[in-house]
Amino acid sequence: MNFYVLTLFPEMIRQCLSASITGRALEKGILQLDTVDIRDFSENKHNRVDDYPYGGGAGMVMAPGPVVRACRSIQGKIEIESQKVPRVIYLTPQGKVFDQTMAEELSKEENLIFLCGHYEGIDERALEMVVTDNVSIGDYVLTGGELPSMVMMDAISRLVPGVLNNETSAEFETFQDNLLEYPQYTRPEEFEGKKVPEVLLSGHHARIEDWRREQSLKRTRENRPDMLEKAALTEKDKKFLHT
Ligand code: 6GU
Repeated sequence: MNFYVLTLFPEMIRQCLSASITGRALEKGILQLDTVDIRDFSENKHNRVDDYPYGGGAGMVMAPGPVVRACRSIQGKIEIESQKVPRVIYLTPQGKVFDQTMAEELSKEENLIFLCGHYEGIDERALEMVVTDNVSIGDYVLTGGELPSMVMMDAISRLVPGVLNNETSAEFETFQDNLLEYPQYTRPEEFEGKKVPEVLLSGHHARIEDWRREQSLKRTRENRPDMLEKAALTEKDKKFLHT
């Protein structure tokens, strides 16, 4: 999987993805990251990339020229090797909300281009010319698209074969069956007076499985009742929830 990020803050992206699991995948070559500084495509003598909005109003708008040129520089590089036109994802609170289903779909792409805006956004004509997908990561407003792009790359990366090892395999994760995960414990058996639930020490696998399922159901009901409506519930699950 090749990630390309168009941004005014390339070092922010590099630093973040070079740590931990994504960092190892980059070293192994399973992932590839190319950051492009949009400012390098300014033709202004002061390297300015923003300007006042037509029609007035607060803040500045990113001019179309540098954005379109930066994007084309990447598309040109990719199209030499791949026959498929890469998707260009614009991070914006006005986009479709990112979720696990979208992460799974995007993890099948060979190349992904992320376009990070700043200030009050990017000139609409540039967006019309280069963007294929508008994506938001949730209902709150951030200062720019960098963090959202990193959230997306992290979620997508762990679905790319070879990025996770077998023990942390993406098959066994939150949202399996549309339920939240059960709580986990490790040694010591007692920590500052708090004990590990007895059932987990019992060695009784069927009882452990039932307990974990009940914990998942309780958590989902408490924190995400909306998910419970879509969950694949057994008769036993329903009986538990009704008691
Ligand atoms: Cl993608 N961008 C910004 N600026 N804020 C956001 C967002 C994106 N998603 C949620 N809030």
